[in-house]
Amino acid sequence: GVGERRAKAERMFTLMDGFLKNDPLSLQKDILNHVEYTVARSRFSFDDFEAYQALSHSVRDRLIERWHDTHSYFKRTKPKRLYFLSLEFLMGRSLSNSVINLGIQDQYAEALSQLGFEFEVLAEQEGDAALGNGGLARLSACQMDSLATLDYPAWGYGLRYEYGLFRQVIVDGFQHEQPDYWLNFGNPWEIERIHVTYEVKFYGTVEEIDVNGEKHRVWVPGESVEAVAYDNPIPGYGTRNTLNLRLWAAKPSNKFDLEAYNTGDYINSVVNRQRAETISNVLYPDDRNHQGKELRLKQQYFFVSASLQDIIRRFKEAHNNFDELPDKVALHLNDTHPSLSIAEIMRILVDEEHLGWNKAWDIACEVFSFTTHTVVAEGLEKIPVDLLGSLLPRHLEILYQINFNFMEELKKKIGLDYNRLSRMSIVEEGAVKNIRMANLAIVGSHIVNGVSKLHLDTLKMTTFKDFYELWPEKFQFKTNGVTQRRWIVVSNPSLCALISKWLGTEAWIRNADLLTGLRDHVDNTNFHQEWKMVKRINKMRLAEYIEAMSGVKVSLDAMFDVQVKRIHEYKRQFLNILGIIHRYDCLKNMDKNDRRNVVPRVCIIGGKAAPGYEIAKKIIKLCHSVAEKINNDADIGDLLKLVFIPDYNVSVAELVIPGADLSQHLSTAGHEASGTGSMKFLMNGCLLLATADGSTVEIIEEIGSDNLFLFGAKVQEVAELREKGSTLKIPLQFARVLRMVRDGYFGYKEYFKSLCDTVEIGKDFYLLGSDFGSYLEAQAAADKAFVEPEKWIKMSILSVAGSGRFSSDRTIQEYAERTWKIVPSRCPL
Ligand code: H2P
Repeated sequence: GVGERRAKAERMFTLMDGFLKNDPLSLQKDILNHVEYTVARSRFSFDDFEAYQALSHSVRDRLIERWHDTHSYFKRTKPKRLYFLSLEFLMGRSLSNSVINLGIQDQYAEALSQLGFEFEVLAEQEGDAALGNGGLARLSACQMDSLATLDYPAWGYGLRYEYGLFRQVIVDGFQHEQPDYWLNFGNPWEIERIHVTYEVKFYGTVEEIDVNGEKHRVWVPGESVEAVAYDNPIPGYGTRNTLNLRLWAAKPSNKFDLEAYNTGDYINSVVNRQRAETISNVLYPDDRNHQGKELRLKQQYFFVSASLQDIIRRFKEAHNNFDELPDKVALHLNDTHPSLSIAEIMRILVDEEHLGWNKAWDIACEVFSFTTHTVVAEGLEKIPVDLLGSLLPRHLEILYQINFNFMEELKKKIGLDYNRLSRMSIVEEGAVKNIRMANLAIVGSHIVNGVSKLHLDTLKMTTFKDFYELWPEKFQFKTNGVTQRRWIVVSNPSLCALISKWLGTEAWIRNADLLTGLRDHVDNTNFHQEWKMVKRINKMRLAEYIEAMSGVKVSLDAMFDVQVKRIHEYKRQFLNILGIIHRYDCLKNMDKNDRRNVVPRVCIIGGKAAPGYEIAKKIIKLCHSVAEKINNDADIGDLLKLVFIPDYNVSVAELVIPGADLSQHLSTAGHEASGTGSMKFLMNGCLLLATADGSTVEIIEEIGSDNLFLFGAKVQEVAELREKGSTLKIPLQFARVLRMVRDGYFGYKEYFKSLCDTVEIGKDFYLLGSDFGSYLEAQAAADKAFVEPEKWIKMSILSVAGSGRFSSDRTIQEYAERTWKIVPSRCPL
């Protein structure tokens, strides 16, 4: 009865000792208790890894407290919620980020040091959660941090891959891929919810049934697996709000296979069931082009189905009418990967909830929004109709119906322009019939976003031109951003302290616009001295890492010049390497006296190539071959070094970015949708050498073209240059360095041939040859600026001062106000 429940609640309340305490002594007790009772080691004897585990559990306890409070607050106040659907999240490490966001970093450091441990050393024990490929996935992680910090009522949904992005191992200069079984050592940051499970169904047939005298088509699935939730708390900074990132893992289901058991083949049926788990096993490397892979499609639907069941259940617990759905729920499609959600929600609303088609469709269009991260049409996802029809027969019918209605509506607007109709159709006709996922996402969403201004302009003029002309009001851009909590506060503590000192406040950690205040001190020589020291400290860290990893000793006086990102032809790491060869060649041909004026460089390249991407792998090998030649040339000494940093990931980035003087962003104009690496370097006072591509255009607006080194063809020139083909003017130096590679100067002559072919006159799609001249000029300008330390430091300060606009807080606020229509909901203390 009520009385009994109240008595129980009162008892609980008195038993509760208030919130966990954060003074060093309480933290020590907690850590030791976790050593003893969670890790099950003796508190008198445990190593660094065990200390890390215990420490993480004590941090996690604090996260859980806030997590509970936040979610009961949301439950009570029922704000409109955002559900961020993404198949990739690159979270990296959680420990430092968590204690900083919780605001108890100093207390933990003190607590540990009294126990004889160093926080930083324990933090190094943590492995990366690498559940994503590159920019898109790290963006999702930054955006979760901003959603939590800005108090937005949001949830993230993703997949709990057991194998994250492969580990890159370099053998003899070649990339090898090794599985990243990241859960081997446990993952203290997740909470397994064995009770939050949903059945996800596949295959089967569609049957017609009678509901109150009406014919209804329903899906009779043939197979099912169970989705189990793993919750990962995402703490905001300077707020109690702690959001949830719910990742799904596949487990065998107990339903559907009774028959197999009854046939008596027990062992085989158990073994068969294990196949269910493979659905969430492995992350597909490279974020595009998995066309025709059944497992990939299964992953997508598994993700969509589990997430939507969870979302609809939560909605129904609080509201009783689907008319309210658009006022209470925003569903965001992070790229096309989760866009089957549109068909799934129609199936739920029409087949299960028995809403009329039109009403359901209006609701769907209002709840969904979509962001695309790609530029070119070839990069867009397609799913073969045959595959979809066999795995999800009812969804295929729904997709056909959506497309039929869309085509009819379109005909009314544009008439019988069959070319345009066929371009816009969700179903692509041809030898293989496909579902175009981007077209589906555009048709089913009320807002379509690009990730930079230039990106949206490009989409409007090319890839999505037809759609833009039909629905101009649907198209928006939200320039990407990165979180200053991770990319300055966590990864560059010295810079963080310096900024707070000179701004006289830490408020910039929640409001990055305040960084403009640094402009007031841009001429102050004391500030310059301290700025220089900070860079030096970070270069030292990086130099130590480079030596430990590659044996190459580098000089701290050299310019640290970095290009780190996925290896891709359009990102033009090859251009960088050819530039390095040119530099080496010049040095070799230079008078010894002239060498004294040369700025020493440490060139650093890092990034993974998709396992099946041959040319990208050759670029990695070339980098190693060139490095071997240069680094072993005693005559060159410290004037030039080249190092490849293997297995680039979030935690490596945290080390590399603060230590860079110069960073390179070389994509052929019009190919990088946004770029987010550049923003992290900008925040760390590293100067950019870049093309006017993606978000760099906006960086220029913010810091002025004098404060970075620009080069290369502009977007509007690219098409014309390509047309010129073999009549294009290519600088002699380009032909010369390319010849060196072709002639086997760096060995592996045969192997590098096909790589060289990609940039031969007439075939040079990414325009390395025609951009080479201006690339070298920009490099020379960087050298010139570097020998004027005053000037360099000012440029560096102005870079950080202008980086506020590239905080993911700004991005998220724009999404919240213009797309999702959600408002902050701050959990009280
Ligand atoms: C991608 C785009 C970038 C963009 C990022 C996030 C797919 O990441 O190419 O231009 O900034 O998404 O929107 P990347 O190539 O860095 O892996």
